[in-house]
Amino acid sequence: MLQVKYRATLPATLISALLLCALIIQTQQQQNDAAAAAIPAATPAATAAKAQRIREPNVMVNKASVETRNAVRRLARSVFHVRWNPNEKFIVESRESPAINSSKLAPHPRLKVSKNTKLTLSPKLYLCHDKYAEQCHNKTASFRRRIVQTFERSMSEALNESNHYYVDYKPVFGDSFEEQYYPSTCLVMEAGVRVLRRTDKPFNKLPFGRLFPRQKLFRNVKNIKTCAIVSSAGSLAGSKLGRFIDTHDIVMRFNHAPTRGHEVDVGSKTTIRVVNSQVVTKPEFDFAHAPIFRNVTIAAWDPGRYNGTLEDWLTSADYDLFTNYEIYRRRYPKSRAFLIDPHSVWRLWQSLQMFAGNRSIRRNPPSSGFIGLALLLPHCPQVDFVEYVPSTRLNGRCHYYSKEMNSACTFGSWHPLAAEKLMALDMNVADDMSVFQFGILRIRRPDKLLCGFNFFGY
Ligand code: NCC
Repeated sequence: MLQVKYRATLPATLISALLLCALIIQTQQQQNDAAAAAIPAATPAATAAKAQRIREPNVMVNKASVETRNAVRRLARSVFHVRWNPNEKFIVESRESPAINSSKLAPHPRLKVSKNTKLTLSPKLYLCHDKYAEQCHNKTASFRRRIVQTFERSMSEALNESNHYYVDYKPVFGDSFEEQYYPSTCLVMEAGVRVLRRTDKPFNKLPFGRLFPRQKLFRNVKNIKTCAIVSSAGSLAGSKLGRFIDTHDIVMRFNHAPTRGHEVDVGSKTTIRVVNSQVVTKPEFDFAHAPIFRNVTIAAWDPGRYNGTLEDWLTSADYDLFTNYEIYRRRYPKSRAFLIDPHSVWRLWQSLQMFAGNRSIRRNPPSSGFIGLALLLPHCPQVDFVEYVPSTRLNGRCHYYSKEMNSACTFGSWHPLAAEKLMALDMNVADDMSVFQFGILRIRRPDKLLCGFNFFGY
């Protein structure tokens, strides 16, 4: 299913030529830019009910148990090519509370205790605001180096991770010119992260598929000009970015990250929430009833197995999100609550692995943040990702809405988060001041011409 079948038939020289053209177009575009799981222990009852879901719609299973994950091996390799965009300038300028206090949740199933739970740098030393001052420019450049180094280190940490999802990805070209220089934005677009539709097989034949909304993911797509993605990072605390965030046409948030009480820093507008299957399933989040999940578009995801079919997924999701999804959809039939196609989540993982070249990334799904970016980019010409790549506000806190200190939330220990953020930096068109002092990364949807041809072949 997820075999990489593209390119093998194209002669390498032709691909090189196409990519060279793409590079030239991209360079011109940049110059023109004015501004810039845990494994739930399946009980026999749950397993039987899951199997039944394929046949009938009313399955009432509501179980989720937690096991901590182990972690994996990895070897370092190639140097990341992170572009600096000196031409870019910084462009400035709900009412909910968290369903639970996440700091009380321990241990983290998808966030193993890593060596890097403590911050090893002092971001305040690099803080400055005068972009015309040479000293500030130097500080920002040094901070950038430190952050990139930290991501690199996180990527190459020798981990003894299990391959829980049976990822058997084999790179096609490895270190080739094509793999290294094909624009990252195109790789993300071509992953085709999408929500499942009623017409998708096998859901077109299953009663469960009738639960999927008929509506599209976003209304009036043609009018969408700018989008903000608000990471849940602790460094948003005290950012005062709320007004800036609310100026965007679409505002994406994650899981149960609240706005109430944090409006000044994170804004109050929420258009869409990307939620992982833990949040849909665990009783403490009360997905089917909590006000935080009402009157917003929901895109829920669960990775399933790397090579699993959608039928397999229905019976072997990491967390059984289907039951609560069904309850939610029956309770709110007009809601826009979607399930993300798990195949597309793994295609995004492949894009990330392609970006990383011969250097292996963690064989776990990308974070909700990266999935959200890939889901949004095809619908939005310009995406501002807030405090995803950490700025000098970095404070070691996991979330802006909790006091938990854990820099693994920022630099990664289970998701391939460090690779995601290096790839996001590679896609960024904003200048270093915007990213590292103001916390705003800007990603533009690539032109179809830039991407040239469909790399994945779908
Ligand atoms: O923490 P989480 O992520 O909900 O954060 C949402 C997204 O914001 C970005 N982020 C967050 C914190 C931080 N310091 N830096 C960041 O860049 C990431 O892109 C992240 O995806 C998730 O991805 O769904 C995740 O969800 C939590 C958890 O399930 C929910 O918060 C509910 O409690 C996971 N934590 C645990 O499983 C304990 C986390 O690993 C991933």
